[in-house]
Amino acid sequence: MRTIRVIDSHTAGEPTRLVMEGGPDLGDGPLEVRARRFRERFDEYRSAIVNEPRGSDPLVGALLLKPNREDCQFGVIFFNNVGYLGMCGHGTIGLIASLAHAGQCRPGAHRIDTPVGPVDTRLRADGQVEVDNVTSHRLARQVAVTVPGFGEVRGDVAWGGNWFFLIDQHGLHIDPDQVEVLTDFTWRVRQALNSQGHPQVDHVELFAPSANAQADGRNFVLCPGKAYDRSPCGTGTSAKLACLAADDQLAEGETWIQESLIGSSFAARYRWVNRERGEVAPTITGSAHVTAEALLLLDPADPFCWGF
Ligand code: PYC
Repeated sequence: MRTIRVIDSHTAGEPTRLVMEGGPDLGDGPLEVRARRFRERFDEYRSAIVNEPRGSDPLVGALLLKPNREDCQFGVIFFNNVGYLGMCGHGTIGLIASLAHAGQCRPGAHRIDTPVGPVDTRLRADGQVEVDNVTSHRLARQVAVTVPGFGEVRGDVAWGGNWFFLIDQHGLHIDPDQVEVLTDFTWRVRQALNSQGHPQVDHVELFAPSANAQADGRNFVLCPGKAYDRSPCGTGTSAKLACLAADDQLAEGETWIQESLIGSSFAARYRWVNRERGEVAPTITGSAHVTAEALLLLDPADPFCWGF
């Protein structure tokens, strides 16, 4: 029987399952090459680790690897119920918290190798984790898309380590009791976008003011496999920062508190990388809690051994 050793955590309510041992052997090379190998040759491991019956739709997997870049301490590939992520903000916070729990990292700076570039993290003495995410930018402003059943919807297309469509004007309430309505709307937006010239967008993000005076706004983020992000989404918040910076709505270094659908939050700020090109370096701060240490058992006699 195969076994996979994992540490589970949640970051602002969003779960991460870190694979410490027993994952697929992806060999050496750049993380983007190893991510391709994972997808092409070992995808059944992704399904076995995060899908039912061992996992659930919102669960993000993180395969811990040796880095390729010499200046990195760890390498990681993130994956979910339907595929692979370029970067994952909540997952990186979960990764550092889990490695600290396992005694593999101490407070201080840790550089992580990912398929979309190196990411600097700092584990603070208070347990908070700061993530300097990959350079983020807005590709297109107020793109119009025709959504069957809803009409014309406008939003920004932006990169924050994954591709997002960010919508401010939607007329919906971002409330936990509206999850089905929000999921239906954002799923239709995504389908329309993908067939109307934006095939790369796989996350849709809605914004509304927050009732919490400490927060600058609340979001709802639909992930590629139709689960919504319980956290404020680190890469989605990075995409938001790129849009705020481009619109002169948030100054370099100023803090933006992004609240999630469930009321958890990340603190975010940026510095300009290239103002003319609208490129920003976002920093996302949040915390994660370890929820389990486990050995996944892959029994060949189990008809659902590789997940469904
Ligand atoms: O925090 O970047 C994030 C993220 C992406 C998908 C789920 N969480």
